[in-house]
Amino acid sequence: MALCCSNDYNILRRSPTLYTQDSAQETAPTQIFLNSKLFNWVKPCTNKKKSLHFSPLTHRKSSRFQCSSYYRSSGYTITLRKRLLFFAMDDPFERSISSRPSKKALTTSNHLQHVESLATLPSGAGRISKLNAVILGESLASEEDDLVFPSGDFSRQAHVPSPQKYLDMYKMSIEDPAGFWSDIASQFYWKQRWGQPVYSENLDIRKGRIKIEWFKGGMTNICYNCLDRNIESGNGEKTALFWEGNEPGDDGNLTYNQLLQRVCQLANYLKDIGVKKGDAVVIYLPMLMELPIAMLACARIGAVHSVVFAGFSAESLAQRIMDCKPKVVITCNAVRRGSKIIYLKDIVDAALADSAQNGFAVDVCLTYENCSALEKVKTKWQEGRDTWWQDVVTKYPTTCDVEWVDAEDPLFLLYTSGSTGKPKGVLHTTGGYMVYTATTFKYAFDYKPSDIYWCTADCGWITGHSYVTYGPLLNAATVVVFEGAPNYPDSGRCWDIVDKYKVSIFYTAPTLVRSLMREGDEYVTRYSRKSLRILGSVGEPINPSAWRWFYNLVGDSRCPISDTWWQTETGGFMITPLPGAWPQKPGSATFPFFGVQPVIVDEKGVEIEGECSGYLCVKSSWPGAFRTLYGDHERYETTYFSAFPGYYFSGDGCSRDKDGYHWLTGRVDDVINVSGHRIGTAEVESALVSHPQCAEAAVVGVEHEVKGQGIYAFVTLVEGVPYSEDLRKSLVLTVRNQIGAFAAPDKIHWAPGLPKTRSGKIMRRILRKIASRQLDELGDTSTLADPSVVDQLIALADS
Ligand code: 6R9
Repeated sequence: MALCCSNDYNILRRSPTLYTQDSAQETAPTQIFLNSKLFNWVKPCTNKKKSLHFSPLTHRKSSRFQCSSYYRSSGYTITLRKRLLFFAMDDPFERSISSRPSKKALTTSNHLQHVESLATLPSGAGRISKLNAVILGESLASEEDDLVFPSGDFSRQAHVPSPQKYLDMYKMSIEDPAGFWSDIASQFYWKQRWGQPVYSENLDIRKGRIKIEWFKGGMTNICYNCLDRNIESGNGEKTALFWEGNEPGDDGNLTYNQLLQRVCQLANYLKDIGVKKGDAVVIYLPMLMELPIAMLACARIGAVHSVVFAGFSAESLAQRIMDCKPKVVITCNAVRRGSKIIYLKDIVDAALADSAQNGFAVDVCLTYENCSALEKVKTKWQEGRDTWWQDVVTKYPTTCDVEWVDAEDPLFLLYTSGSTGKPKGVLHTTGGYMVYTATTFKYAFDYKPSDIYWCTADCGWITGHSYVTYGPLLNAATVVVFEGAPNYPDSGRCWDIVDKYKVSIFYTAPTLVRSLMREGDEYVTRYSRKSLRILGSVGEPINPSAWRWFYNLVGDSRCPISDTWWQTETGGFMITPLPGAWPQKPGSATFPFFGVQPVIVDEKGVEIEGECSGYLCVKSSWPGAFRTLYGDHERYETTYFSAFPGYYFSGDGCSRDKDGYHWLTGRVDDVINVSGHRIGTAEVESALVSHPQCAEAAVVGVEHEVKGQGIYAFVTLVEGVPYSEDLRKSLVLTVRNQIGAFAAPDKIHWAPGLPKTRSGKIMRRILRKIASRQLDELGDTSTLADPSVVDQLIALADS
């Protein structure tokens, strides 16, 4: 049975043919839903194959996939989803009836049932509820033929054209990591080659301090490798950055030569004001070209940048400033995002005042004038501390010597949320990160020098570090940097940009896919998108219907999707499709990248083989791994290496199907993933309880159609304070002000009390069930100090 490749079969453009054994076509439905599209039943086919034809009618708003059940209820026996995606070439009729695989009951193993009570796991870790994971209410594919193949043409030109080639390379990377990574590292410029051993590690807390080192003794510079090295090899006049402003028509670009000059000017300025190797620099900028410029300038002089996403509030920024104590903060006066103006400098002013009050004063605030958003004269200013970028930086020479640093010298700090209210300063070093981001970029996106690459992530997150800035530039790629919002001026903006710059690799997040999907197909089909050849997804599991919409509509069933699983901590992709090698399963991140050994363990830390579900850990180090949490190595060890000694614990649940495909099932700790952004429940709770009328708060994640997860807060008010709409708004505002708008709770649920054990621990499991209205699955509530609390909460659920 040959399956035709997806290229030959585009369900959205042609009328797909559905084969069925049932001859009673008069009972057939007149319409079916497929991949969020409504299809019209056109006519029964009279040929021997007994086909039904469907044609697209209109789009549907909901992202749920319903066609299987609809169809079954109409008396047909086959699964449309599979038939339509995997059009069988020879005898589909026979196959559709007789060989439908029985869906194996994938049950949770018993020993995962009581995980919540285990003290060794991070607080909040719960049992992984279903092996055959559900993403946004959609069951994932795991049946044998739910595979999407790359076309033959695509595979032939790919760096890794076949499963066999992948296996050969993977085997090499595991059997001889030192040799495998040394060969790749040799392609970069090293002022001095690394020593022996190539790497040294201890990931086993029982054997002492956790340590990861790669290429130690090697002297290099990542900025040099991103810019000077590429210029020397003839890419000086190649476009490094295309910049697309918030307003269509507002744009710019820099060649590699020009980018180097800009970086050198800023590097010289930073040196001049006393920034030295090892000093921290906080960058609080929107997606202007100055953001990657600032990162590269720090790297050039060995300073450690800490980019703070410019959606964080003044308090969050102050917290980060006080933790890493930068010599300088780099920002801009304001930015336009969509139709809004955000006054960034005001936020920085408040953060710097807060930090100064708490004992740490920043000497210099370098401010870029973003005149499309706000004029200089209208910007609030503190003489002596604040300096306009355009006034000083442009006066410096356009060349700047490189500070050669050890491979293990720090490159950057990036704060990320954890299980407590205090964010963790994830620290990455230079050499391993450089080699790893460059290599993962090249293979996972099958990068070729002619590609135009656009990643919609902001440099304030790890994706913007590894796959807007370093990974692509290390490959001499042309990168699109977009300042604006994907729905401004309308929901077609992304595809407008794709056509404008002839983007060939488009990397984004499922939340964006889902939000655009709701707006209708016309915003997509209005544009050609013919330059696209690869799509990418990151940040959270991509639910199968969003995957299919992305694949079928945006990519015209032509572009493989690299669903890349990784984390701030991992530096680069860990589990990812190599687009020319493997058939894909919608919703699965597929297989490990070279050098990565993912293992799934049970609650006792025992590796589970084969088809299974459990906690996702990694055995052995990889070059891009983070080396510590800034200033808190102990927290690094307890958070990531203590729950399952011998492994790095990711905090994610994962299933592996019988074909070895990995299915990420979401966080198992107290971290919520909202639109791909990690937010600690403790952070939101501490913001809520800072409100004078809030006595206690408990926050859980709840399924959200667009954001993946939404924030659901149970709030107990101070005695005597009545519930009111104004108070609800004021609580939400408190969170916006303390963390940022992206962390605002979607729902405030009034709670006269919270379900607690006798020892005072909040039973989040029960709160999660109430939040998702799974009231018949509350489980045993008898161990609660006061079981009647549960009834009170249910009674107040929709008030
Ligand atoms: C890169 C990034 C990490 C968490 C991670 C996981 C989730 C990221 C995913 C994914 C399923 C994917 N996650 N990519 N889950 N499939 N392709 O997002 O880093 O912000 O640190 O978040 O995001 O839960 O643990 P970060």
